[in-house]
Amino acid sequence: MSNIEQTLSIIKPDAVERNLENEIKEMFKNNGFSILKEKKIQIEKSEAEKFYKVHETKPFYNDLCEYLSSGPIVVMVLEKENAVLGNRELMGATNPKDAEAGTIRNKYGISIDKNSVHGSDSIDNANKEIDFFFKN
Ligand code: IDP
Ligand code: MG
Repeated sequence: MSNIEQTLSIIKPDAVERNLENEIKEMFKNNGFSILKEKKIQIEKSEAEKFYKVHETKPFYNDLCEYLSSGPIVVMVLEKENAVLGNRELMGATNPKDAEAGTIRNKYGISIDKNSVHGSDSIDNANKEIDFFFKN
């Protein structure tokens, strides 16, 4: 049975700054993802704080929100069969040092905080995150 899902992807400031937007989008397309929606924006720190609210108790929360709002990002809705897990696999581990060869974070990530991409971690969060950026 088919299980088409949508997930939210963000190309983070470190990758946009290095002009990796097109290369990363090619990786999504080459792995069967359709990019249904996309926009390049810069968000306020207060919006980053809302987006990353699940991490508000973590020691890195403030730096993370500063960082996500520090420059342009590209937010996208990706679609494919089992897109949520598929995108997590294509991204690789949170720390680029642990990310498998061929994953986006292995290829492009600089460090655990500058790891080039965000991807939703569950269907529920995918729906919430898509609404966060694309609900009118
Ligand atoms: P994920 O992006 O792989 O889902 P999460 O645990 O949800 O990873 O963390 C969100 C983001 O917070 C990560 O992508 C990374 O940029 C940052 N982060 C996670 N853990 C650390 C840490 O230990 N130090 C600094 N930044 C971190
Ligand atoms: Mg996460």
